[in-house]
Amino acid sequence: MERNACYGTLTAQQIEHYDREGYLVIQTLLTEADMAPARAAMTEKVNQIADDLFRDGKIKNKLEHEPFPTRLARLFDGLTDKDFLQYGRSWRDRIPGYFILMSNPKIVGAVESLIGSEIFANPVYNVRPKVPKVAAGAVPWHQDKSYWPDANSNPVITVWIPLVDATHENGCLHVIPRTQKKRVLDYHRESLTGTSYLEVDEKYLKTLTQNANIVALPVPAGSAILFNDRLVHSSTPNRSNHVRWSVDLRYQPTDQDPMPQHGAGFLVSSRKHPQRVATLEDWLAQRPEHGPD
Ligand SMILES: O=C(O)CCC(=O)C(=O)O
Repeated sequence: MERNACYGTLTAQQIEHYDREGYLVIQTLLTEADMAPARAAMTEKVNQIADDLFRDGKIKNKLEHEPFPTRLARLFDGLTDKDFLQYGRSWRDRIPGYFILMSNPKIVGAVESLIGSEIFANPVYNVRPKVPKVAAGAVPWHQDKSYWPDANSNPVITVWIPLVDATHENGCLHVIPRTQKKRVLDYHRESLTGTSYLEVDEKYLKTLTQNANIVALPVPAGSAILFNDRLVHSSTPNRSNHVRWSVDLRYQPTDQDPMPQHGAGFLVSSRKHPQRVATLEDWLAQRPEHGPD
């Protein structure tokens, strides 16, 4: 990994905060126009779900005129967790709007300050519709690295972006600063939500969460929270009446394990080999030549 002071958009103070605390909040990094393609992709998926539910006789109205933050919640109002979870707790569809977001120069520029100019978009990206009353919306304390303990892929940086304001009420992200300096802690699969999230073992949680170590991160839509894949974090249940829409995108230097067992990532930015950076068509076709060197 080559950090170069000339590259990237973060200030020295922001980089220092990320290195020390393991995370960084960039308030309203993205404009409405930056978010529009991802919202359109989410809307496309919600349309498909509404069609499915309607065809299966589970709903009588597809609620086409319901606003983006509430439509998916209203569609599942009279249904169960199980109905919702058949679509997965998070989504990883190849819809152009997600590629446009992942390639957004404001996001890539911030990441460049942390890992240098040769940037690979990790295959693990999630679109999270955190729907009220669905238990799987609340994510237990974990380190992302537990999901890829054997991959030679440190640092993987998560860029977490809410598409609606993330609040205490709708279940914003919570972090425990400086835990990125720890090894991967023992973990297990939780059994409460029906989705088997990985969770840090109880024996560590008491110490980690005492002394008001926990930082809640309510942020406006379009903000970015960048964090290290060893940082312990979680999110709380959605007690609002709308969906807490967010994405978690991941980036790493090109000299790391591309983690193909998780899907196809892509070369998102390169000053050395700009001609190899993936286009939308490459991404849609999952072309392997846009992997790391
Ligand atoms: O979005 C959330 O609620 C949790 C996100 C998370 O755990 C992650 O991005 O690793």
